[in-house]
Formats: sequence, C-alpha cells, structure tokens
Amino acid sequence: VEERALDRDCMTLSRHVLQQLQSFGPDAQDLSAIMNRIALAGKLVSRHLSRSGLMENVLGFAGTTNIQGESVKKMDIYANDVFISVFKQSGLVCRLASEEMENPYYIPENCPIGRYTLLYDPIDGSSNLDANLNVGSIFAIRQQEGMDLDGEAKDLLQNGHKQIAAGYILYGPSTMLVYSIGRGVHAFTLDPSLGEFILSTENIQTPQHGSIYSVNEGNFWQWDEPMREYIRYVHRHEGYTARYGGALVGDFHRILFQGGVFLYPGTTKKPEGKLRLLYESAPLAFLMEHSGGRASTGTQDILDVVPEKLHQRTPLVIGSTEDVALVESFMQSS
Ligand code: AHM
Ligand code: MG
Repeated sequence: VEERALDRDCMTLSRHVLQQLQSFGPDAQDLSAIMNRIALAGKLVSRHLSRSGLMENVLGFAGTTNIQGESVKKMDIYANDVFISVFKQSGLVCRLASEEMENPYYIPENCPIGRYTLLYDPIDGSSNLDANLNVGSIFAIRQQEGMDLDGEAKDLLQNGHKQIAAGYILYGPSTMLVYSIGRGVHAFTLDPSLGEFILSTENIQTPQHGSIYSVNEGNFWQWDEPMREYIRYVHRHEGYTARYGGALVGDFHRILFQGGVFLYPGTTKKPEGKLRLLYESAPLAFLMEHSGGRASTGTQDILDVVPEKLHQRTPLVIGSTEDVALVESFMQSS
C-alpha cells in the first residue's frame, strides 16, 4: 500500500506530460516545458487568491474596462500578467492572446523562435472573486503560423481542431489542473505541501447522460422560443437537477466528471451569448470531446467554428452526448 501511495505521489504533471508525449515527435519537449510554465502560473494565481482577503489592493475593480466593455478586476490584471511573466525568456511562446488584452502580446525575446501561441482567460468567473467562491483559468496552445505584428493575428482565426493542447486550472477547495494534448483528459490536484500538481484522475470519461443542467435561468425572458421549450421540458420531467455556480470552469468541471449539460445560449442582449470562442468555448470543447462528450453552438460543433475576429463569442452547449443532442433537437426545430 505504501509503495502504491509513493508511486502516486510521484506522478507529477511534468512526468505525466512527458510520458504522454513519447510518440509526439519534436514538439514533445516544448509542450512539456509549456505545461510546466502553465502549472507555475496556476500556483502563483492560486497563492494570490488564497490570501486575497488578507491583502490590500487584490480584490475589487481596477477602474478600467476591457475590449468587450466589461469592468476589469485587479485580479484579472494580476493573473493576466502572471501568464506573461512565466513565459518570458522561455523561447517557447512567442505570443499570448487573452480575453483581457485587445491585441495579442508578443514577448520580443521569444520571437520568432517560440513557435506557439497561448490563448487564455486568466480569471474566468471574476464575479465570484469578491464572494470567495471558485474561479478558474482556461488555456489553449496553438501553433503560431504568422508574425503579423499589426495585432490582428489572423492566423488565429481558425477552427478549434487546430488546438494542440487545452486545459484549465480550477481554484476551488483545492487547486486542480485538467489538461489534454489529444490523448485523453487528465486531472491533477495541487499538493500545497509539495508545490506540485499530482495526478488524481487519469482518462476522465464523461457519462453519456447526466442529471445536471447548468444555465443562468434569469435570462429566460431573453431566450428564443426553442431554448425556452428545452427548459420547460427539463422542468416537466423527472431526473433533472439545476447547478449553476457563476464560473464556467467550476460548472464545466462538475459536468466533465458527472455528466449533464452546461448552456450559455444567445440572448436578446447578446445574440452570440457571453462566452468567447478562442479563450473559453474552444478549449473546453477540446477537453469535452476528448473525454467522450460533445460541444455545440446548438447548430454546429464548437470545434468547427471559424472565428471572424479574435474576441468572438459563440453560444455554448457542452456536456454529455445525449444531453447536448437533446438541446440541439430543440434548437434545430425552429
Ligand atoms: P468572465 O470570464 O468575464 O468572468 O465571464 C465568463 C463567466 C463564466 O465563467 C460564467 O459561466 C458566466 O460568465 C456567467 O455569466 P452570467 O453571470 O451572465 O450567468
Ligand atoms: Mg474572464
């Protein structure tokens, strides 16, 4: 038993990535190094969050708005900068594109040797921050196919199949990192005493059906009729239970493990919904598809959507295959 416990403690994230990458070719070392830096970013953000109530100038608004007109919190800025800092002098990632930055950020000393772009949402679910509830970070790695320093980064306007790796860090009762490089989806838990992410679940399989539906029902009046019909269906049938935490990473994490469906459909105020394709929907779609689930806009697979602009939003229906199919059957009936 003791030996097994030791083996388990030794399955760190970096070891796991290297193992996974054995047949990955020349990108293997790079990807493993990138994942290590992302893990470091996760540890830094996690540390900052765990003390946030004790420090001045950590919580609350920064007094600015981002490119999508949302109020920026101090924590958004901190986490955004952490991801940039960990990649400095790495020679790995030449460019970072984030929900919080109008244009991608180039790390001059990493270009052009760094062949990858990191796309990320530094703090997802910021509204949970001031209530000491869970938030997350979402990331995806893509090959960099252009160097257009005009900031448009047109090479990023491609579908989600172009993602090489994706994942998230969930800052909850414990900090977890979940990732996929296209060979299963794996979850790690941060052991604070070791400062290491240790494997906790390998090859997560999302159930084909689950009882959870996760959606902001306060938007009911803003939905179109097919979406309302789906919610009425759920209300009228036994076996459904509502869970909505206000942070996508947390809601997604529950569904990844337990099944069910998360929805952020279009509303009258936001016809494309709220979630951003490149930093939120596509990375999580990559994970969900690799754990046996599905991700859809309601009419199209998320991974097939080609964005027209960097900060594009898409409606999102993500989770168990059967539950996503049920939602689609409503949405496509109009
Ligand atoms: P954020 O990245 O600016 O925090 O916005 C994304 C968040 C998601 O985490 C969450 O699922 C959603 O917004 C909640 O939005 P709403 O309050 O409209 O239900
Ligand atoms: Mg965000």
